[in-house]
Amino acid sequence: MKENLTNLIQSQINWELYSAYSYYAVAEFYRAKGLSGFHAFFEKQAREEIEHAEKLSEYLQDHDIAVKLSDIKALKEEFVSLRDPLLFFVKHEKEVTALIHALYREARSEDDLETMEFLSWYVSEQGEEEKSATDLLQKYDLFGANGGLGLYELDKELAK
Ligand code: OFO
Repeated sequence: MKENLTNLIQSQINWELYSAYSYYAVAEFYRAKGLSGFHAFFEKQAREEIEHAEKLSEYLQDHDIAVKLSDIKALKEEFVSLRDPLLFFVKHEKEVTALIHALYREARSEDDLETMEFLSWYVSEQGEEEKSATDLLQKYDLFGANGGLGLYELDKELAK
Protein backbone atom coordinates (compact mmCIF):
# COMPACT_ATOMS: atom_id res chain seq x y z
CA MET A 1 0.00 0.00 0.00
CA LYS A 2 1.35 3.43 -0.93
CA GLU A 3 2.14 6.10 1.66
CA ASN A 4 -0.63 8.50 0.67
CA LEU A 5 -3.27 5.89 1.11
CA THR A 6 -1.76 4.64 4.36
CA ASN A 7 -1.77 8.17 5.78
CA LEU A 8 -5.37 8.70 4.78
CA ILE A 9 -6.40 5.46 6.49
CA GLN A 10 -4.49 6.47 9.64
CA SER A 11 -6.34 9.77 9.63
CA GLN A 12 -9.66 8.03 9.00
CA ILE A 13 -9.10 5.95 12.15
CA ASN A 14 -8.89 9.23 14.06
CA TRP A 15 -12.04 10.51 12.36
CA GLU A 16 -13.97 7.36 13.29
CA LEU A 17 -12.85 7.72 16.90
CA TYR A 18 -13.75 11.41 16.81
CA SER A 19 -17.19 10.40 15.51
CA ALA A 20 -17.53 7.99 18.43
CA TYR A 21 -16.44 10.65 20.91
CA SER A 22 -18.87 13.17 19.40
CA TYR A 23 -21.82 10.78 19.46
CA TYR A 24 -20.97 9.92 23.01
CA ALA A 25 -21.25 13.67 23.78
CA VAL A 26 -24.60 13.75 21.98
CA ALA A 27 -25.77 10.71 23.98
CA GLU A 28 -24.85 12.47 27.22
CA PHE A 29 -26.64 15.65 26.12
CA TYR A 30 -29.86 13.68 25.65
CA ARG A 31 -29.40 11.71 28.86
CA ALA A 32 -29.22 15.00 30.76
CA LYS A 33 -32.53 15.96 29.14
CA GLY A 34 -34.16 12.73 30.35
CA LEU A 35 -34.47 11.25 26.84
CA SER A 36 -33.23 7.71 27.40
CA GLY A 37 -34.17 6.50 23.91
CA PHE A 38 -32.14 9.24 22.18
CA HIS A 39 -29.33 8.50 24.63
CA ALA A 40 -29.37 4.78 23.78
CA PHE A 41 -29.49 5.47 20.04
CA PHE A 42 -26.40 7.71 20.10
CA GLU A 43 -24.52 5.48 22.49
CA LYS A 44 -25.02 2.62 20.04
CA GLN A 45 -23.93 4.91 17.22
CA ALA A 46 -20.74 5.71 19.16
CA ARG A 47 -19.99 2.00 19.57
CA GLU A 48 -20.44 1.44 15.85
CA GLU A 49 -17.96 4.19 15.09
CA ILE A 50 -15.39 2.47 17.31
CA GLU A 51 -15.98 -0.72 15.32
CA HIS A 52 -15.34 1.23 12.12
CA ALA A 53 -12.01 2.43 13.53
CA GLU A 54 -11.10 -1.09 14.63
CA LYS A 55 -11.81 -2.51 11.21
CA LEU A 56 -9.48 0.03 9.60
CA SER A 57 -6.75 -0.68 12.18
CA GLU A 58 -7.05 -4.38 11.56
CA TYR A 59 -6.72 -3.82 7.81
CA LEU A 60 -3.50 -1.85 8.29
CA GLN A 61 -2.09 -4.43 10.72
CA ASP A 62 -2.95 -7.22 8.28
CA HIS A 63 -0.74 -5.40 5.80
CA ASP A 64 2.11 -5.03 8.29
CA ILE A 65 1.51 -1.34 8.81
CA ALA A 66 1.65 -0.11 12.40
CA VAL A 67 -1.33 1.94 13.50
CA LYS A 68 -0.43 5.45 14.68
CA LEU A 69 -2.96 6.86 17.06
CA SER A 70 -3.27 10.62 17.43
CA ASP A 71 -5.22 12.91 19.77
CA ILE A 72 -8.98 12.85 19.50
CA LYS A 73 -10.46 16.32 19.64
CA ALA A 74 -13.50 17.03 21.73
CA LEU A 75 -16.67 18.19 20.06
CA LYS A 76 -16.86 21.99 19.84
CA GLU A 77 -20.54 22.34 19.01
CA GLU A 78 -22.69 23.86 21.72
CA PHE A 79 -26.06 22.16 21.70
CA VAL A 80 -28.96 24.25 22.90
CA SER A 81 -32.15 22.84 21.42
CA LEU A 82 -33.02 19.14 21.17
CA ARG A 83 -32.79 19.54 17.40
CA ASP A 84 -29.17 20.79 17.36
CA PRO A 85 -27.47 17.39 17.80
CA LEU A 86 -29.67 15.91 15.07
CA LEU A 87 -28.53 18.60 12.64
CA PHE A 88 -24.95 17.92 13.71
CA PHE A 89 -25.52 14.20 13.07
CA VAL A 90 -26.59 14.86 9.45
CA LYS A 91 -23.78 17.36 8.82
CA HIS A 92 -21.14 15.12 10.36
CA GLU A 93 -22.16 12.01 8.45
CA LYS A 94 -22.03 13.97 5.17
CA GLU A 95 -18.52 15.13 6.07
CA VAL A 96 -17.42 11.56 6.80
CA THR A 97 -18.95 10.36 3.53
CA ALA A 98 -16.82 12.90 1.66
CA LEU A 99 -13.70 11.58 3.47
CA ILE A 100 -14.54 7.96 2.67
CA HIS A 101 -15.10 8.86 -0.96
CA ALA A 102 -11.72 10.63 -1.05
CA LEU A 103 -10.14 7.51 0.46
CA TYR A 104 -11.79 5.32 -2.14
CA ARG A 105 -10.64 7.63 -4.97
CA GLU A 106 -7.07 7.50 -3.64
CA ALA A 107 -7.16 3.68 -3.62
CA ARG A 108 -8.47 3.78 -7.19
CA SER A 109 -5.75 6.19 -8.32
CA GLU A 110 -3.14 3.86 -6.78
CA ASP A 111 -4.79 0.95 -8.58
CA ASP A 112 -5.09 -0.81 -5.20
CA LEU A 113 -7.91 -3.22 -5.96
CA GLU A 114 -7.84 -4.94 -2.59
CA THR A 115 -8.22 -1.68 -0.68
CA MET A 116 -10.96 -0.53 -3.04
CA GLU A 117 -12.83 -3.75 -2.29
CA PHE A 118 -12.27 -3.27 1.43
CA LEU A 119 -13.42 0.35 1.33
CA SER A 120 -16.57 -0.40 -0.61
CA TRP A 121 -18.11 -1.57 2.69
CA TYR A 122 -17.53 1.92 4.11
CA VAL A 123 -19.03 3.54 1.03
CA SER A 124 -22.33 1.65 1.51
CA GLU A 125 -22.22 2.05 5.30
CA GLN A 126 -21.98 5.83 4.89
CA GLY A 127 -24.94 5.78 2.52
CA GLU A 128 -26.97 3.99 5.21
CA GLU A 129 -25.80 6.28 8.00
CA GLU A 130 -26.60 9.43 6.07
CA LYS A 131 -30.07 8.07 5.49
CA SER A 132 -30.52 7.14 9.14
CA ALA A 133 -29.41 10.66 10.21
CA THR A 134 -31.70 12.39 7.71
CA ASP A 135 -34.65 10.14 8.65
CA LEU A 136 -34.18 10.87 12.33
CA LEU A 137 -34.11 14.63 11.76
CA GLN A 138 -37.21 14.37 9.59
CA LYS A 139 -39.06 12.29 12.18
CA TYR A 140 -38.11 14.72 14.90
CA ASP A 141 -39.40 17.66 12.84
CA LEU A 142 -42.64 15.85 12.06
CA PHE A 143 -43.44 14.27 15.42
CA GLY A 144 -41.03 15.36 18.14
CA ALA A 145 -40.45 19.08 17.70
CA ASN A 146 -43.53 20.11 19.66
CA GLY A 147 -42.63 17.90 22.61
CA GLY A 148 -45.40 16.08 24.42
CA LEU A 149 -46.61 12.68 23.29
CA GLY A 150 -44.89 12.87 19.88
CA LEU A 151 -41.48 13.28 21.50
CA TYR A 152 -42.29 10.62 24.08
CA GLU A 153 -43.20 8.10 21.37
CA LEU A 154 -40.10 8.92 19.29
CA ASP A 155 -37.90 8.49 22.36
CA LYS A 156 -39.59 5.15 23.02
CA GLU A 157 -38.99 4.06 19.42
CA LEU A 158 -35.30 4.99 19.63
CA ALA A 159 -34.87 2.95 22.78
CA LYS A 160 -35.56 -0.24 20.80
FE1 OFO B 1 -18.12 5.56 10.65
O1 OFO B 1 -19.79 5.57 10.09
FE2 OFO B 1 -20.62 7.19 9.84
O2 OFO B 1 -19.47 8.32 10.44
